[in-house]
Amino acid sequence: MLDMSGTLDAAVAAEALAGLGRSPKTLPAKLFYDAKGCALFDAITRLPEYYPTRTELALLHATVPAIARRVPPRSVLVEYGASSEDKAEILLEWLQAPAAYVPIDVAAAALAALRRRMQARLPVHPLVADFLRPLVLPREVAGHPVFGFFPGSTIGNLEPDVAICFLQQVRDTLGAGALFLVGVDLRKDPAVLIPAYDDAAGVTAAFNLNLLARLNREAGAAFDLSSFVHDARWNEQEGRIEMHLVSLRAQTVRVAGHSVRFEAGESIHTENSYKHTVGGFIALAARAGWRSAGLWRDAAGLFSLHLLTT
Ligand code: AVJ
Repeated sequence: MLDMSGTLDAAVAAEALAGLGRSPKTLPAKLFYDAKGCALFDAITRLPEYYPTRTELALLHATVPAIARRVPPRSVLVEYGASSEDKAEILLEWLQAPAAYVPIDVAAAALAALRRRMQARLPVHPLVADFLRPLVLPREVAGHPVFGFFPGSTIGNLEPDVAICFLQQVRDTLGAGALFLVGVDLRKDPAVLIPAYDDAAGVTAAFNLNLLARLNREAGAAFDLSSFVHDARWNEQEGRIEMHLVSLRAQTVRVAGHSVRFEAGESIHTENSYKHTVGGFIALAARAGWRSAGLWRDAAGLFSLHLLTT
């Protein structure tokens, strides 16, 4: 995703510093995913408390025959945020003669490895790009029906207005008549949500604190990791889980040549994870020009797969 080899990309470092200068303080969520952060996220997906990954996978396995029946033969599968092919493989197994796979991600190395693994099976045309920016499909896939895929409830990381903007851009990229399958985590009891983002083993806390460790490693920062604690909060008003790092004491921290002042109890807001209702997500998608063409949920109503069409 970013340069994993030592020094933070200057633009990302500037973004981090700007966030720490704001009130309330923030850090960009894309900072999470260095090599250490990716390994920690992987561990999160296997935690007993973190239901989204396993629930989405089980739902996908259970519903893929029904989903695949809705997708025209010779379609191109376009996946947003595809650092691995595990979820796409479930779809590719059932799609009728898929014409090509277009994984989109900022992680060039991961996409190159993915292409090497998959190219014997079908043509793979990776797009190394930030999917929040407007993009154009590779010309090799022109003329085929298009089936977009955005799993993982990554959409939950986006503020509603950014999500609408993103969904509009996807509509422009995929074109009229396209299908788009989106994995969306659902609103539920905070007693289930909070532990999913504050697990007993402390893996999510380590994932969150890795932001500061990373700034220490890669941006010349001097955070004392023992004086910040992980905090997961349910914001009922906004319908989102928020992750924060709370300063246990008043302190001044040097970051890339600047001094950042913290009051005791002051937090850095590091991530939002919106939990949509089914109706709320369909309304959001409608504002971006999509209509609902299918909806699947697990029996407990934890997670949803939305099939959208233009
Ligand atoms: C990868 C964005 C879907 O919001 O659940 C997991 C990231 N953060 N635990 C999520 C995450 C803390 C995850 N997403």
